[in-house]
Amino acid sequence: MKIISYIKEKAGSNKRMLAFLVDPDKADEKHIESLCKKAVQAGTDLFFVGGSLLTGGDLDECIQLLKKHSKIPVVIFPGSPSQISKKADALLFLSLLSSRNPEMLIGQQVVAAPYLKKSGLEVIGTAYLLIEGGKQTTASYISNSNPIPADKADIAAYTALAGEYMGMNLVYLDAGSGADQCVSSEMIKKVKEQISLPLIVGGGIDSKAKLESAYAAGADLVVIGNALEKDSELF
Ligand code: 1GP
Repeated sequence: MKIISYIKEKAGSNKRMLAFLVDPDKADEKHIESLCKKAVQAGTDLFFVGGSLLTGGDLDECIQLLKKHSKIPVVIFPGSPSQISKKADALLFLSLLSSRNPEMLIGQQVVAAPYLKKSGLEVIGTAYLLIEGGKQTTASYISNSNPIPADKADIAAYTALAGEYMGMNLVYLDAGSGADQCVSSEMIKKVKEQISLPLIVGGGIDSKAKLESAYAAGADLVVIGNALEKDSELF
């Protein structure tokens, strides 16, 4: 089954989904093995792999290890066109719609397109919105773009709707990895009201309360990255 069909089916029947974000820079086998155990216990639907800045980690190897230790599908969440691997199941083809930086809106995507075609990967067009999360994140710095202000839910909602009208398949609201404040319930609700696409939410979700309120506000799929390293209460 295609990943997008899986996500649409679950979102359509109001089933909550969870994704673990794995950093290829931390891909030693012991670590990946324990992440896989945690993921299976937590009923994780997907692994997301990638990052705004990789510092030597091997994407192929990371995906191979995830595949060796679990059956959970692996989706690339790329920070740049160099993050493509045939070993994954799919790739989120992100356009950073919160930015006004043409490189992040379409430039990098053109560079990646021929490699994606060759890879045979399932490519999932995704409206990607960075939301201000209390401090500057690697994603906003590296993408040279301003995130949408945290209290401007309407801007987020109509940016997401514009992404839907452009034919994208998913909307991803991201406060950025390690954000001090995750995307507010008010913003999640407003975005959800405007779109009919499945909604992904991530960034700074590090407690059960934040996870629950993201789902309650309308997130279909929540992404957890940093908290995987520390908090066990969450799962
Ligand atoms: C970032 O949404 C992800 O792109 C996850 O963020 O690492 O803060 O959980 P965290």
